[in-house]
Amino acid sequence: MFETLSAKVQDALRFVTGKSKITEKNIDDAVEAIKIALLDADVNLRVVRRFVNAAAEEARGERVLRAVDPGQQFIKIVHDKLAGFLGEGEAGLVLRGPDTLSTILMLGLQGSGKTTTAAKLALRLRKEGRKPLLAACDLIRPAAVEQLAILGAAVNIPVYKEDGAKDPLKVYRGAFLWAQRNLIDTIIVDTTGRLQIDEGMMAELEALRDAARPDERLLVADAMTGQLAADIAKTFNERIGLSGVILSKFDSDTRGGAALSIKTVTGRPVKFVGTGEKPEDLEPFHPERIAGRILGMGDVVSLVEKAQEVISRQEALELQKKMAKETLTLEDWLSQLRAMKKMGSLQKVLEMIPGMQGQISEEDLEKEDLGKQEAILSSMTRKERANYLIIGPSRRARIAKGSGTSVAEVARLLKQFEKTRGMMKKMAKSGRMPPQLQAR
Ligand SMILES: Nc1nc2c(ncn2[C@@H]2O[C@H](COP(=O)(O)OP(=O)(O)OP(=O)(O)O)[C@@H](O)[C@H]2O)c(=O)[nH]1
Ligand SMILES: [Mg+2]
Repeated sequence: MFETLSAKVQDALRFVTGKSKITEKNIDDAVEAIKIALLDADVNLRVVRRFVNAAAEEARGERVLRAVDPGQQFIKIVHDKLAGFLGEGEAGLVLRGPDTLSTILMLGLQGSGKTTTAAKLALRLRKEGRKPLLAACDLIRPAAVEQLAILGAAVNIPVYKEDGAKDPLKVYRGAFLWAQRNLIDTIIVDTTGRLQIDEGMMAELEALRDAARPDERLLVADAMTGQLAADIAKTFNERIGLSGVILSKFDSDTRGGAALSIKTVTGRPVKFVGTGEKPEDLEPFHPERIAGRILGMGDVVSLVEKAQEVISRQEALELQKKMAKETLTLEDWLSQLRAMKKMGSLQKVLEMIPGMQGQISEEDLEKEDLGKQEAILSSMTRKERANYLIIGPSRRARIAKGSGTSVAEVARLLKQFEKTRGMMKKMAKSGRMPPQLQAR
């Protein structure tokens, strides 16, 4: 999996590696080559466009780190963007506690791997200490029930089936009652697949969904079908509402388009990948690791991460000097705020602001309207931001008007700033500095 894509992406990066300086042209060349590699890997065109634009834009806007060469920095950007397109971290199953019955609905086209994956999931859940039951609700394909029974027996997981049944809803209800009587905590429902999406199948699945109200609605999609898998996922998501996707046949020599497209096309994460025909061949999907595998440059990525930490530390040190000299201004406040918004992770920024750890919880900050604060600060003049003491009533009124807020809100921000400034001053004096700022 990904070998060809990986080779091509690595080849594309030669436009930027080993150079002491990279130009717009270098970035454009690299981005263009990556674009072609992704299209060859059968990634959805819209996804490719979004990816390359995002990577190129960030590369141009990025501040140059002194500790690494620009090519390495660019690789890190491509890595992070790739990981972002693959998903946000590992997305596991969301099930209810073992004292309440959870249900997983398996969905997918014919031959995508639903039945096999149902058994794989059951095995996995049992290893995690749960008590799963497989429910045979594919009543259309001949021998489907028998296939599930055999798979269940092979891994010693109970299978609920009703011989000669015609109505999947009735079988589901029977499975539910059986599960309650037998201390089962998770029902995995195998369903009928069709050659292509048709009304009959969707109606049947909707009825099952409404009856079972499943905690997980998992589409099993064949990774070999490339970006078609993403289109199928999109349709299922619109009709049934997916909680995630499992890409089967990930072990086959596919080009990777499905994995790279699904999250962006559907907004739903890939939760697992099937890596073979055996019951144990199911693995969680790790966006970071896969991005790393495609780029094949793990050490470069961690090198740049380290360099970025150093930069943050330098910034923090500068800030600390200012605090000690009591020169922290609203200008600094504004740039912190912007950094916060840009980075998206408040925790990360908090770690950079000296003395702030543990002072404000992430929850508190989440409640603050950063956009509003930024509007207020931007409506001040440079002079005002340099010295907040000059901001009297008439200035406050002007700032409120300019930022579309109220005088009370402007006053609150100023008060908050004053408080923080005082707190920081005290910390700087008492020498209670966060560990990353202590002299080394
Ligand atoms: N190599 C490989 N084969 C797989 C994987 N998952 C499923 N298969 C194979 O794909 C074929 C179809 O799998 P099934 O589980 O029967 O698919 P299904 O979606 O239940 O099919 P229908 O019930 O006919 O709709 C079987 O031969 C499986 O062994 C996988 O991750 N890797
Ligand atoms: Mg099946």
